[in-house]
Amino acid sequence: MPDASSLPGGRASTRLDVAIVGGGLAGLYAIHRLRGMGLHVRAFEAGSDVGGTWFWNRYPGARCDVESLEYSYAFSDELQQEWKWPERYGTQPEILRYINHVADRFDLRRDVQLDTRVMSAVFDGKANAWTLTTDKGDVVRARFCVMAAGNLSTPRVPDFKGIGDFKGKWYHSGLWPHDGVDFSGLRVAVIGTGSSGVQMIPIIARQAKHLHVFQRTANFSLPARNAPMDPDRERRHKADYPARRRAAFDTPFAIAGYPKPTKSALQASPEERRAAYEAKWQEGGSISFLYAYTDLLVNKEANDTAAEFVRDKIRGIVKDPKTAELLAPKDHPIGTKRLCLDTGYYETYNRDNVTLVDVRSDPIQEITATGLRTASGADYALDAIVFATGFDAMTGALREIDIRTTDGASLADKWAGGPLTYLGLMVSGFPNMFIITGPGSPGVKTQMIASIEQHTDWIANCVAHMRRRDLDRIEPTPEAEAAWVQHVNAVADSTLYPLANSWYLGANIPGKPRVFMPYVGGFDAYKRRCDAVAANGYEGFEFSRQPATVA
Ligand code: N01
Repeated sequence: MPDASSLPGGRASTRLDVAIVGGGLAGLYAIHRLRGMGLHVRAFEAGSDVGGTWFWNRYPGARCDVESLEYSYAFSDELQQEWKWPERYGTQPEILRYINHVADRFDLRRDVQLDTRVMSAVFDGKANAWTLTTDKGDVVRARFCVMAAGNLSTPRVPDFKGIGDFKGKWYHSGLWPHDGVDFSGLRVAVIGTGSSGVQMIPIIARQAKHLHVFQRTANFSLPARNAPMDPDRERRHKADYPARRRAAFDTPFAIAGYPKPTKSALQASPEERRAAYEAKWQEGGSISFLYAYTDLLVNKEANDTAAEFVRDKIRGIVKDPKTAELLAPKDHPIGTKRLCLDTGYYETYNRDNVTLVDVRSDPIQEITATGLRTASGADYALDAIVFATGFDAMTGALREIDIRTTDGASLADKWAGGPLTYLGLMVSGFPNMFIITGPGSPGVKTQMIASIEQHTDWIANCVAHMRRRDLDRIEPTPEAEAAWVQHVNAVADSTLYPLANSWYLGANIPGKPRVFMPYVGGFDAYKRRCDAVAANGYEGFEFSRQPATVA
């Protein structure tokens, strides 16, 4: 059992095999998987309950954009057979209910310490162990540290002048009040038109007296076509669940069931293309749309055909031509920023109580006591402001933890020019620290839970390998890490992704290094690579054992 002893000052010192940072989907599966190997584990979670992203993001309309039968754990067939998803796409409350069910069903809660934020993590190179400290005064020693802290878990409110003077209420999508917000009769602003903004805007518009949407960059959005779960579809899916999950390993997005495209968009006639895009538009969903042709994400001319199809749809839906033109994205290829899925988003701009404000041409200058002022001097009177302004993505959560080694290295310094990892799983110079779906991993470009399970299983097998050989230290070689980073960049550069100012590139955070962070070579290629690395004796990693053990 973990050993808890007292330190001077009354702080508890705990010894673990694995300290896990985060109690969301990744942290919970890590507990289950690693505890199942007989390891002593504990997860530290800043929130007052489990769930991570789905615990925090409670804004109106929050819903997953991956279908519910896919966006769920695969590790237990009983679980996936028994759980009933009521709709095609899971709502935030439904997904949180599912996560809580999993936590109870697999008795995971006893190894989650809630309301506890990890503040620092220091690797002791003599003992080959991490020491973590928390904001509650805990000191935790662990052989391994698993960072399951999320990619979109550090909400960001832009540094607008005057925000402290605002007399109304303001909210961020990722820090939503648990008892909800009633916007009835209020003059509301939503700033930001990414996935969060696009989901909440139609709902807030129905409540508010007036809604101003402050848009800096128009985003492409496709209809989700959410609907109650079709019982036949559910039955067919469940009859085939394990095979579908296995088949997902051989797809770029970790989701099976989308026929692989066979030709370039430029090989199809304009009529054929239009019919194909129309069929995908009617079907709903983003992956299927981007998978219509082989080259939508790699060839600008091919991409233009899909982008223009969606722009035409927007022009067809939005009645005011000026608003429609502002909503029609023209500054990035479709799919190079996260493609949004919506329910009635563009239609919302036909309402009399909704106004779109272009803050690209007239930026927000300050928040005032009574609202918001743009650079041109236009004043907007507001009772509430909603920031749907995103997150310090992919590196933000780790940047908030002071991660160091006793040799004097700091992760913040190492990543000052952009994150460096081997396989997205480990960082050279920071032994025994695993990252789940971090930079350099395909996680955020896939069905996230599939990536979480794949990463965690790989980590668990690696730890088992070390135990069999009585090894207590692993880290990637600098050469393997450099080669992986180069490969991640080369793959990104062979696509259209770098053409967009997205959070994939850190572009939404002023001053953040402009480095493309996810691996976009596909989940299939990534998994094959991880499997080959393990099969080749963990190629690119160095193992060792030191006489000193965790003291
Ligand atoms: O954040 P975002 P998000 N002045 O960064 C704007 C996942 N997710 O929370 O593009 C004015 O995408 C910013 O403008 P610009 C999903 O992976 C999934 O919406 O930087 N505007 C942009 O419009 C998603 O991609 C789901 O010019 C400012 C917006 O704020 C990721 O989370 C649901 C500004 C931020 O968009 C993040 O989505 C929700 C400023 N100073 C989220 N600063 C589903 O599964 C920023 N903006 C459906």
